[in-house]
Amino acid sequence: QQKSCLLSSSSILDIGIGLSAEKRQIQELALTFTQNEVAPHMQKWDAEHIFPVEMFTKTAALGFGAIYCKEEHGGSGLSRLDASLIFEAIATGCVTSSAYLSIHNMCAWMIDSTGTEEQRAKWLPQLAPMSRLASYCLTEPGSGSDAAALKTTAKSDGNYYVLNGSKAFISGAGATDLYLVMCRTGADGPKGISCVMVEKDTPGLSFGKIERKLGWNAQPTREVVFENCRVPKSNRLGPEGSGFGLAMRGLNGGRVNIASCSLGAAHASLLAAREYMTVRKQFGKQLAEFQALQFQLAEMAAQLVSSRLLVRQAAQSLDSGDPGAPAVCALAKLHATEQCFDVCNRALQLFGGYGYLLDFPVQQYLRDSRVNCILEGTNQVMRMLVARDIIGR
Ligand code: FAD
Ligand code: 2MC
Repeated sequence: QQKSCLLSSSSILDIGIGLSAEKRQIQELALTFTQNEVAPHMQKWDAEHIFPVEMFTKTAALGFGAIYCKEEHGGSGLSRLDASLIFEAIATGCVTSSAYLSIHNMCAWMIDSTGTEEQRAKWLPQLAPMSRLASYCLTEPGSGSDAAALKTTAKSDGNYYVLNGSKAFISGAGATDLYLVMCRTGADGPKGISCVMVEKDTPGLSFGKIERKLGWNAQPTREVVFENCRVPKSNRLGPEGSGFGLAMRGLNGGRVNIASCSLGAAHASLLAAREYMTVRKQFGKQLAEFQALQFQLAEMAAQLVSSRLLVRQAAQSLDSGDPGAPAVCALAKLHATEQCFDVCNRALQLFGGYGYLLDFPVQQYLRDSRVNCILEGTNQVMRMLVARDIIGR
């Protein structure tokens, strides 16, 4: 296997900046895998809308299917920082696939951290090898940012819940096997919400059309519909009424992971622009000789590296159980997704007209990382969380 060319000779752009030798090894494993199994296919997966299930099984063989789950039932027992390094590395080769992988990992962690022994023993041995895939279902057509206003109901009927309602924008929907559904088992507001696992073949569960999107074409996004869908109460994760808190705890890690995907997009785009600037000549000189463009590179590096350090800090705040972690994760997501999108956009500009052509990959990094400012909580919601932490409310 060829070693990854994404390990840069520049110390500023060293993707492993500040990491221990052990962490660098994990990172190099993920980068090498990406170079061989992910990056060569990213344009095809995008153009042909392929959800690369086989690639996911291969990542799982490296331990990337349940990265921060305990080892007891097949998890890898690694840290949030390790997970961030892995998602960043895989995103250098395909942002969309890495992002789905991160959602699957978030679901696996929700089961591992909250499930009963029976639930963990049933699901983790299937989710860790990615022989079965998971989706996270919070958003509804009428409730996105105001997630606690969700209306999908789960009415008690003996040992079952009967689910009615619909979820919007669900990543992987229709192609995945297990749906972690936030639904209302009690009164209005966050305390009336529970998290229930629904298996794909359950009668009463169906899917909307595949949404047409600007990016993230290598994974399906669909509505998930429940019509008198009967689910055993034993599929509930945690006590009744605890689902909103669980959904939010899952998203703290999710936000770090999505921000990590943006790092990968910006890293790959910046290296591509640097390379192009040494090849392309105008006015009898390499682009790299124009100081205005050199300054662009320096500014892009500042955006990328500050984002990288903040994302790693947020991952470590989760690892250390810091009570302030939710706000730090929100800050990292806000900063990294916006700065890294701008890095991709500047890289595209440095390619001139060629940057706009589908044959060159920078436009795909740009399209695939744009949505990271919207999902897993919009960056307005991230500003809300950061401001609440600053003001103390
Ligand atoms: P709205 O909440 O309607 O917001 C519209 C605009 O108003 C936004 O700019 C928002 O920031 C702003 N806004 C809203 N309230 C405020 C306020 N109080 N102050 C300031 N500004 C505000 N969801 C899932 O549950 N699971 C998934 O797997 C999933 N995958 C997704 C995949 C894709 C490709 C996309 C596009 C979305 C996905 N989502 C998923 C949904 C995503 O999380 C929501 O789109 C997002 O949370 C925003 O909700 P909304 O679209 O309803 O926007
Ligand atoms: N971590 C831990 N707990 C949290 C939390 C977080 N990040 N955010 C909220 N909570 C808790 C909060 O502490 C409170 O608990 P308690 O009552 O015990 O004190 C409870 O949840 C309710 O929170 P709020 O009182 O802050 O509720 P409010 O309705 O005012 O705001 C808000 C909640 C806006 C922060 C939440 O609705 C939110 O995060 N919205 C964005 C929705 C979102 O992120 N969707 C992503 C969907 S998934 C996706 O896009 C994918 C691609 C997978």
